[in-house]
Amino acid sequence: MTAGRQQQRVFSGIQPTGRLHLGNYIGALSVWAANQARYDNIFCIVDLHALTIPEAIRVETLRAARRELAALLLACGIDPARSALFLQSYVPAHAELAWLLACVTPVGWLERMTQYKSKAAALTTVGAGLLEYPVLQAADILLYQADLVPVGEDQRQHIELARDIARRFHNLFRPVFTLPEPLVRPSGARIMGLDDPTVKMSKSLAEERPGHAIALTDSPERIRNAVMGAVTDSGRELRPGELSPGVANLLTIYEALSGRPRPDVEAEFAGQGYSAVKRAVADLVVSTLDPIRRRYLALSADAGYLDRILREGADRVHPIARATLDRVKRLMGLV
Ligand code: AQP
Repeated sequence: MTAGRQQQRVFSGIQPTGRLHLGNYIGALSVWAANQARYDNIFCIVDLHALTIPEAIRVETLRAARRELAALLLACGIDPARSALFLQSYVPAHAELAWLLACVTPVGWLERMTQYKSKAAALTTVGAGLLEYPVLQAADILLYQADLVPVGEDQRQHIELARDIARRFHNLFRPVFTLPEPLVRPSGARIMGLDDPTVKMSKSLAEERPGHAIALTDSPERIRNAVMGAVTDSGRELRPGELSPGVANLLTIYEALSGRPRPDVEAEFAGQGYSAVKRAVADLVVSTLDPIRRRYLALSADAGYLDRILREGADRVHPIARATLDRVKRLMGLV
């Protein structure tokens, strides 16, 4: 922990793109919400990251999407009295530090990123922003001297890159950044698609394939249909020790949402038919998400309140970001 701080600092971000799904909730948002009392928390709606694939930008909806995401984060339990919640583009230090860090980051490091390779492979024209995405993410984290970054498994490589960038900066200039650690839950950090348990549940696949994901705002009926339609295998009943990827994914969802140890969950369902297992998972998902959906509907009707929370969050974090950026500029000879 950085000297002089009472608590470890957590930073994490989420993009205002697509519809948030159960994987985002289990892998990231539930961890953010559950640990708020333990840490000094900064949560960011990363709207600059949402621009990295310009063909996908929905100009007419991006403004509203940021506010809706704020409502959803609050509905998931982010408490503005404990955690700063703000928009990345409101704090210009993010973009400024990203440029300074880009100048010390070897291109080869960025070209090796798994997410870059898979997203770039699907595009005819790859923008420089997609390649630099993890540099902006490093700037987000390093600006606040964060100790911990709660993320899903897919983001682990980017957090390691942020550490590498910080180390390279320290070698070239002088130590200035806290080296962040990823905070990845031991189980549930990679929830798989319900329609295909070999791929990660993702926002983009959810848009193309009904039955792939459960959105956090889905109705109970939609949730039940999605879970009952989940791909399992040709067996009929659950046998611990012989779980196919689809059945294992359902148990991981159950384990994460119930908070019960995996052996207990497997023992409870051993010998039960797949439809009974699915019914129990669906009940638990509905009872977790329904209160969130209701709170989201109430909160999203109050645009004034959401704007105030986001403005206050930016005011709280701005001095921290400014202090880091000033030190970096001094070390690089700009001040
Ligand atoms: N399937 C998942 N299981 C667990 N955690 C997940 N996360 C994403 N998918 C899963 C975590 O959610 C946080 C926010 O992610 P993001 O806003 O950066 O969105 P993303 O990773 O772009 O979301 P998708 O669904 O993966 O989108 P696309 O379709 O673009 O690939 C992160 O902490 C992430 O790890």
